[in-house]
Amino acid sequence: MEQTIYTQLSEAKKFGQKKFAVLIDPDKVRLAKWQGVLENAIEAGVDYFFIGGSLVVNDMLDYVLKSLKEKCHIPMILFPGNSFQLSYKADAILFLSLISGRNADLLIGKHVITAPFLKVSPLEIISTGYMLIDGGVLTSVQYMSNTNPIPNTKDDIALCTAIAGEMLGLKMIYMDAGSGAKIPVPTSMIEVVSGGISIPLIVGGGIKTPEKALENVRAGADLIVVGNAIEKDPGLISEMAAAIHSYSATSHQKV
Ligand code: 1GP
Repeated sequence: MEQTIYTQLSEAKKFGQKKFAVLIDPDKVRLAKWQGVLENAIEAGVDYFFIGGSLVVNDMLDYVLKSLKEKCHIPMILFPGNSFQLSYKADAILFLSLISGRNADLLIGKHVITAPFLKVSPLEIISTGYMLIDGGVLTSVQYMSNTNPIPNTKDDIALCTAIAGEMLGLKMIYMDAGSGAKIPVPTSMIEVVSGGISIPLIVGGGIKTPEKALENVRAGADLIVVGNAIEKDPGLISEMAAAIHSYSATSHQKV
């Protein structure tokens, strides 16, 4: 039987293999750089594409998914900023509940509306507890979701939120400082949260260097997501992938 994306992620976590996802915001796809991103991702062995953004201004979602599928077999996971960012052309969707916030619509409301569409879709649905962490700047997610992020000094609040998410049956936790964050999720918070849950932990937002990516996987992140830095310099993809995968290859110990 073919492994689902979630099974792959859980297995990888069990064996200490760290994964790397490149975030593609369909609204920000610049055709000139697009080819470079794709080629570098294939060459570097990127594990997943996350596809999503806070808005859909241009109608590029299907184009992006179609051209990715034509060129490679890297799984495409929707990371939707809203209910318009749904497409059967992807492989899976993060069914996100914004558990760091208290906006009922983003905890359950939108899910009720999209449930019938998703129920009959071929997409693999991966329920994910999404935790917005203060990234030192007002991010699009914070503004659009009308929620407060968890203060980045409050490891205990982050931990309890993640534990509650796991207890509610969510399959993954995504700690995000938000796209373009000035301050990425602190290492201490990643350590504390990863030590308190047994489901895969995704970390993203403001990760600009391979060193930071490696620091995060050492701290316990299972999957690193990078968007902005790669949009600026697609050449970073190979260095990021090498750093993240080097952890898997050389050490299964936290340092
Ligand atoms: C945002 O975690 C992602 O949701 C990626 O953030 O664009 O800052 O890398 P960046």
